[in-house]
Amino acid sequence: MRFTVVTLFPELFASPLKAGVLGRACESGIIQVDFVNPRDFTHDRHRTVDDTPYGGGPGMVMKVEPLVHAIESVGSAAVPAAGTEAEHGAPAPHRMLLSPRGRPLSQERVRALAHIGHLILICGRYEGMDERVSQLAVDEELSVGDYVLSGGEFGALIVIDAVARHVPGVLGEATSTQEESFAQGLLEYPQYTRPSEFRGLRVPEILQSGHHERIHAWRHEQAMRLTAERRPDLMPNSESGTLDADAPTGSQTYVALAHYPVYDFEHEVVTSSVTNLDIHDIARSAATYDLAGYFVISPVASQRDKVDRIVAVWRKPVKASADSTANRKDNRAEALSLVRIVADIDSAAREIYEQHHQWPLIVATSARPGPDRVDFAALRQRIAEGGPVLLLFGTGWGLADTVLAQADATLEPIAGPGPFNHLSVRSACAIVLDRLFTRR
Ligand code: 21W
Repeated sequence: MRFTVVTLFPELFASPLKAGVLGRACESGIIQVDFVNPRDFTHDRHRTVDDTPYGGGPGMVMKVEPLVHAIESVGSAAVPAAGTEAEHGAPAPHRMLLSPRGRPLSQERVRALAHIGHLILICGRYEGMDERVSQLAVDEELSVGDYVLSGGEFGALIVIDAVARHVPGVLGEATSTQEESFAQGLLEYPQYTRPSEFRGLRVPEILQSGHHERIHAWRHEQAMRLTAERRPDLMPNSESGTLDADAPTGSQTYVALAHYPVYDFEHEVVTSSVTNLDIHDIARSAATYDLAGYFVISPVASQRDKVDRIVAVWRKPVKASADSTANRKDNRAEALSLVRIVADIDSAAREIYEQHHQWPLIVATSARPGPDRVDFAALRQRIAEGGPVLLLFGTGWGLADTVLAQADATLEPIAGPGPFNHLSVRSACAIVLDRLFTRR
């Protein structure tokens, strides 16, 4: 396998490639590392490789011409060595830019890279490089972690070291890359060697027992314990993890739209009027996310009658027909069948209790930040654990503080990237449901 490093500082690579596993692999020719210096592709007296950034800003930027010419000078022929492909028809090398804004390197990517015969590793210095380098001469951008380095060279060494281990013959027979911790997705179990006691610390008895099955089980248990403690993101079935966590289902979640007690624009507690749009749109959101029901809450009898009439119109059975109005009525009827009309929040809670024989967790929503807000992740977790949940939304200028105080929890506000924070209740409800009930 061949690596070509494009760098202003090839001397940084000297000793890492001389010692240990890499040293032996280079010595034997199983891997070859060669260097191209962009400075050798400059034509001015000062051999200039950097310049000030267009648009201003701190520091210097690497110039495009020396870099692109350096990368393009790399031939695709493998340096002659046992087991490498012939000069003719060798596939084009894969050009990788080491960069803090690249995709993070993973063991999975390392394994795949080991199957590519020739990698070009391009290292930046200064504040970065001209964007056209990556447009013209780079196939992939790679980072080695979320911290700031002074250049790509140590990243390139990390790639060479990690990838070389997967090239046949680099590791001895005894060491298998399959056995390694990340191959199993867990942190490594603790290891010991002689003496069996040091400064009062004894090697666990089980490791000296000769019971291979029990030793294997103990090691697995230790690996799980360490992983849960230090890297919960790696745990199988972890909610916080990047592992596909299934979205919770809405089958025990209800939304409620309260028209009292809510604030008006002068922060007075009032009763607002029900609107056709709120009834229809939230019903459709509730149906889309498979919720158990939608309560429209108003203490005013004539307002409740109005909701009843709206729902009744759309619920009227329609004659089977190819008519598009009839079709539209069909799916609206389905959404509106979720609507229940009640006088107050307690009545909504009681209906849920009667349905599930369990009181719902009442979660208020508010556009205002405040102490003790639960975040979306926590509420998803709680919903996934089971039990009915009632999500309360307020009309007007939002639910009165007395409602927030009586609820079991208040959800964190929806934040966009800027300071504007005035969603309609219909939009807020749709966004909340999407954040709660789709795969993250
Ligand atoms: C550090 C380059 C910071 C650029 C606006 C635009 C390679 C690296 C590197 C470096 C900046 C890797 C700026 C993890 C790393 C690397 C040097 C930011 C400021 N402002 N993996 N750009 N971390 N680092 N420049 O730093 O080349 S792989």
